[in-house]
Amino acid sequence: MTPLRICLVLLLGLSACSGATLAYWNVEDATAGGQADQLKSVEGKGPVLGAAANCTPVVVSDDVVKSPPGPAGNKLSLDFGSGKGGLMAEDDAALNFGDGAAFTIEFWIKPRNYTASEDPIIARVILQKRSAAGKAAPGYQINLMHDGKIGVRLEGKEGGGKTLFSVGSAPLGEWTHVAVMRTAEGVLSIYLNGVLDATAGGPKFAASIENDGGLAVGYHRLVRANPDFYFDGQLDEIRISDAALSPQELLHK
Ligand SMILES: [Ca+2]
Repeated sequence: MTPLRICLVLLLGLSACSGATLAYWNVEDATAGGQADQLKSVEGKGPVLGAAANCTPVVVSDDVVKSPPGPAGNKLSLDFGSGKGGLMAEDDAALNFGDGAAFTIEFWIKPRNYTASEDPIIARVILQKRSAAGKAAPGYQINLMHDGKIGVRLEGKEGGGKTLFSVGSAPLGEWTHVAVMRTAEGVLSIYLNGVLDATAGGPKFAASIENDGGLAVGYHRLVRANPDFYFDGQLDEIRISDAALSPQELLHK
């Protein structure tokens, strides 16, 4: 169903309107073998994703998810290497989510290592947008755990946070599509390869996670000194939408 048809259905009171893309870095405007920097979001719908201060360059790779599954014409991905690679976009208010605001964050991931971290909880940070100010540091953070599971941390603007863990894992050396979404009812879910894997509700998952931080990809912007948090592997097709998408709308298809 096209977005137009879905919206028409909404007018009839029968269904929800499909969401809009807030940012989508498909890396296809880069050069294979080159440095990933100044990556534009598709159709200019989000901030530029560039090199992060005090991080090593991220390389553009021609190792990608072939279609199908995955986006048609996909040719390039990001390789964070085994060093301290990181990318960052400046704070963009469109990438914040208020009380009960629905969203979907999705990406393809191919981890190379998640076992070396000495941190007892988090192995690697995949994506993070959190305020640096205050102890609670409101915002959202998607982690790769020691066993390859995905951990989604939502830190409420009014204090208090909670993490939802996936049941399944993202295997080493394989491409896995991950989608994290929150409905307007405040239910948070993790989809792996387009299949619902974990879900949870409650006030802490529904809370406002508005923040003034930049979007960090592949590293922990708030504790940059800990090299164990740097993501080791590949990422591609990072897209953020302003609605809880249906499985059919995810970039897994
Ligand atoms: Ca790509």
